[in-house]
Amino acid sequence: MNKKFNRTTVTSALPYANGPVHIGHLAGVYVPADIYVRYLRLKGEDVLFIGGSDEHGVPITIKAKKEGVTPQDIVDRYHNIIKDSFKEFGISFDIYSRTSGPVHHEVASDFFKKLYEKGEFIEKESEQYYDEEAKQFLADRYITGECPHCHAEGAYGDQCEKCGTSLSPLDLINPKSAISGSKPVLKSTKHWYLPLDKHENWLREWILENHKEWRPNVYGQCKSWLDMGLQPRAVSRDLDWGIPVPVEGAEGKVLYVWFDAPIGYISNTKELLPDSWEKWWKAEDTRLIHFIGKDNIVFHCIVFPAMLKAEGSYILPDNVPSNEFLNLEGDKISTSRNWAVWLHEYLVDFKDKQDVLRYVLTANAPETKDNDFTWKDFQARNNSELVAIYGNFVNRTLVLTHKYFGGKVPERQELTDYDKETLKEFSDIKLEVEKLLDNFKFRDAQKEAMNLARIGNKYLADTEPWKLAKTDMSRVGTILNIALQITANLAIAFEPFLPFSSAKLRNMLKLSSWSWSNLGSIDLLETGAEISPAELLFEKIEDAAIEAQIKRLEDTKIQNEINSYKPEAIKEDVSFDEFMKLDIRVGTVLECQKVPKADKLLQFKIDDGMGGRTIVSGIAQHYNPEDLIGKQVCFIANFPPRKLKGIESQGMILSAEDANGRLVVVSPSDLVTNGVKVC
Ligand code: B3M
Ligand code: ZN
Repeated sequence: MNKKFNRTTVTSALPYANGPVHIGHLAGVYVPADIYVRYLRLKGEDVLFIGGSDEHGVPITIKAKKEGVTPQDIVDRYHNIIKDSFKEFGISFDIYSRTSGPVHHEVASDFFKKLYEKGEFIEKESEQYYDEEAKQFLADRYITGECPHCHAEGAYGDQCEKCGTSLSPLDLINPKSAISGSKPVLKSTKHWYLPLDKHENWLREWILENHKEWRPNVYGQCKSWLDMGLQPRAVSRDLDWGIPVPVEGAEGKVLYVWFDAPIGYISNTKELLPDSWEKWWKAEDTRLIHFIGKDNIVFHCIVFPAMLKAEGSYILPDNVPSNEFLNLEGDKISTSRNWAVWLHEYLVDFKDKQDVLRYVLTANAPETKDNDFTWKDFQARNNSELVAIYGNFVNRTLVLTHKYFGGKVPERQELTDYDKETLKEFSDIKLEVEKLLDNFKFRDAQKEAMNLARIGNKYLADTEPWKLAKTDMSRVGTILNIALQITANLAIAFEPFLPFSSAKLRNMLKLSSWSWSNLGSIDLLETGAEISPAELLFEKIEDAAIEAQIKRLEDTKIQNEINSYKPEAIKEDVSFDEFMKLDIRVGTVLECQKVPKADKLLQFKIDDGMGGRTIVSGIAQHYNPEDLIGKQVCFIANFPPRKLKGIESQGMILSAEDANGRLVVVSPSDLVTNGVKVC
């Protein structure tokens, strides 16, 4: 097990290029991968960080159809948005390419051919739904119908979104093609399958025996797949978007997106290093690590390894650190419901605050279970950790150095026992951070890095150099020298987590070279070296900024309720005579005020054309009283008067109840004479 590795290939899941990326992507995959890669680079290790967009698959074709553009248009748009977002957040890929490019098409096609020629596939005919009007086979997502479990309409061929059950298209009641709306017919079609069952034995041993160190969520998922028994999996589809199946008689068929996408890691490596890519994928002394989200576990731990093994010349992943999901304010992040914090939008509202988001997402990383992102927590972590601990320590150290030593690193005299204790604590933490990072425990590692800043803060608070300045400048010099060395250490320790702040801090300290091995040194800054004026590393985030984000999400919730509104069933019939018994009139609101001690009630004085009347109505939560004055409203005029909170109400004002429960008064669309009836 303790193999000697000389290089590490790190991949991060290729996001589908059918939408922008959000905090869930960042937290689940890209920030942890980036932390790991930056850490290895700082240690001087040979590492390659591969990323790219996944540009095939059915959802992209559906989106293109909806918008009336080509799939290529869709992926061009989102590939660029995604790529920019990653760049802005400092995700330090060595290459970020795409699966619609020529290198990938060739590599994936050759990979398939090799497996085909080696006889690693089985060919099978099966019956699948076909749309005779559109003249095409229908992907699972292109078939809708009634769910056999909850009987909701509009369930998809692969899943009912209402009750969450996984389905197969043949399960749907009254299936319909989402393309033409016609009833699909069953037609026989040929596909190639990877016989996973044939690979089961070695997969079992490789994962269950040899990789017990994988995260429990990953290991557990693999175990349950293996225990259920593996089945052959189709690696081709009847679709017109993707990589054509490179064998004769396969017209109109493309590689299944989950066959070509992981090969994208290889193609992107080849695109970057056309002459030396192979050692990153085939050498025994290369370590391969896949960073992914939990819905991709089976593909990276079972299907892709089986493909690699079947090909024969590749290494297998050494670890697959997969995260669970990040929720947003208690709800599942969802693109279709716009329940997300989009990266490109975050940067508009929180300019230059990439590290704050990186910090918070790591602090709450869903490493072992689903976790929640809340804006209040975001603010608290910024204000009471980044600003109050890390930023505060750095700022005090730099300001004091300028104040007492003209911005030059002061000389260090003999250390006291307390100094030595502080430094010892410091080097213990360094070892701890390393151990945690080596084991993919990013959340705890960052916590320990923050403890380094805590130690610094406490050191200044305990030694109080500002008090000693009157009596013992040489001791002040020693304290600030140590504090400055700790500051330089923080720039290194936080580099994997908060690269922007580390760069800023290094500039302030004029630290020209640094590496992980320097961590723990108290000779990072030379006596007499000049440092720049202190700039704030982090700023406080005010309540108003947080409230604006919360408000935006509340608005999204309301919008979603409206979008998913289904009108209530119509009540039973009434006769015309019954209706005519109701006397509905129009009047103008003359006065309107809140009823004391009643949250919901407004008291109206209405000009009803007949001398006026008072009406009490339960719409106080939906209106400011002033806004209603002067408005014409419709009211039922022949209800018997009744007392509400001691006020006699002579009628009822009519309102429409919106999908989200908001009440809106009903008014004639033009001015009419007060007192006229509504009929
Ligand atoms: N695009 C699925 C996803 O974004 C897929 C990952 C491919 S990794 C090779 O969740
Ligand atoms: Zn259902």
